[in-house]
Amino acid sequence: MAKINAYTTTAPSGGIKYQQVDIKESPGNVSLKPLMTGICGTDRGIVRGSLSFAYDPEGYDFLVIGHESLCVVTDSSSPRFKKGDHVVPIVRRPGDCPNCRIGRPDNCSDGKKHEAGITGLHGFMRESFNEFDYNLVKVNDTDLGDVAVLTEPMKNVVKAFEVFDRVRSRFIFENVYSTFDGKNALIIGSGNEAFLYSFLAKDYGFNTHMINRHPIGMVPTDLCESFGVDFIDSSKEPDFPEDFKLDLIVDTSGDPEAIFRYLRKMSHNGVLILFGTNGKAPATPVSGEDIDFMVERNITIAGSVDAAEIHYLKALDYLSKWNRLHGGLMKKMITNVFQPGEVGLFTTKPEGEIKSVIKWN
Ligand code: DN4
Ligand code: BGC
Ligand code: ZN
Repeated sequence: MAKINAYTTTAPSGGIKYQQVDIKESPGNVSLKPLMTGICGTDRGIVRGSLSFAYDPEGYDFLVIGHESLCVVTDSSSPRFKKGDHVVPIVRRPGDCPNCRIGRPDNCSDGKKHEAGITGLHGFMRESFNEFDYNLVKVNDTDLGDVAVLTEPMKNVVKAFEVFDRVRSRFIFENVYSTFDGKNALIIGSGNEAFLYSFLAKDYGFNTHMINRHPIGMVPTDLCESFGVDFIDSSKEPDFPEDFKLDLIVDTSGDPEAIFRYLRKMSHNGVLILFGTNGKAPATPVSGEDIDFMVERNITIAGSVDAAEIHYLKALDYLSKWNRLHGGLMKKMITNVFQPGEVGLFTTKPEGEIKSVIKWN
């Protein structure tokens, strides 16, 4: 057992504390210290007690939270990593189902996988921990710096676009020039995942719109301008003209009302990716006409969760590319930096936040 300072919650009921805890030394051939840990909608959902799928590790009545981390290697007996390397730990750990066995625990088929900081495995918001080398992805691009903390949320986006690519191969989705030019993507929400989705949708060539019910701050606006993403504040502007059609919707809100409102703008062969989770969002009516609308247009609704090692690697490539193309702007994605011990950020989203992080010393 080791005594260590950590952020803990009790899953699934919620709450958050920074405290010294007694936990079994984590197994692994690489010792790590976090440099930065990010906080996302999932962490806040766990702390609020609104994610029923979260649970404490066996033998504990608490869970060390945190699944987004950029770490430095402090010791290693693995040939793959040396002291000083920067690494990102993988969140999901395989169970025994066929998908888990082929290295795709993100597509786990019996739910018996574990997720660090979420489901049955202590997470990364603690002073130090060990990991096996096969659970680590190395950050080779030293220019990335702190931006590498976005690898974990970005890997989800890469995986979701893989899902989109599979689905769109059902038909010719592209235009007559085999590009996505002229196609419209809508990203619902304006949190950090929504930004990363918008950037990748732009990269694909979509006319990309991001929507929320309130304005976004100056830094988020600069990012939208630099990437060419059109932000819509639906409290002030009409969403879309009558004849406007959407080809791809990615929802990061988990709000059924918003999802079905925009689904009614879908064009033929449209694809809706469900990504946001909010078990406490109110129900919304869906009519028979809505069902007819979806059937008659071949609309696909696909859920997408987590990602595999390959997506972490591709995520790092995208972050490096955007970091080069947009100068120092990617660094501005990290809008709020906190010290270990601060807990308010888990319950109150800071104004203008894209990504809040805890910087460990
Ligand atoms: P976040 O920052 O809480 O993002 C959610 C966004 O949705 C916020 O900007 C919300 O606005 C916005 N929103 C809520 N309701 C509406 C609405 N009716 N219309 C428009 N926008 C709305 O969280 P995140 O960006 O870190 O993650 C996004 C979601 O994905 C969370 O629910 C996570 O639990 C989930 N997630 C899933 C996976 C996965 O499937 C991975 C990571 C995250 P406001 O809060 O600014 O008002 O693997
Ligand atoms: C993590 C995923 C995880 C998901 C669970 C997300 O915040 O990035 O790796 O599978 O939460 O809903
Ligand atoms: Zn997350």
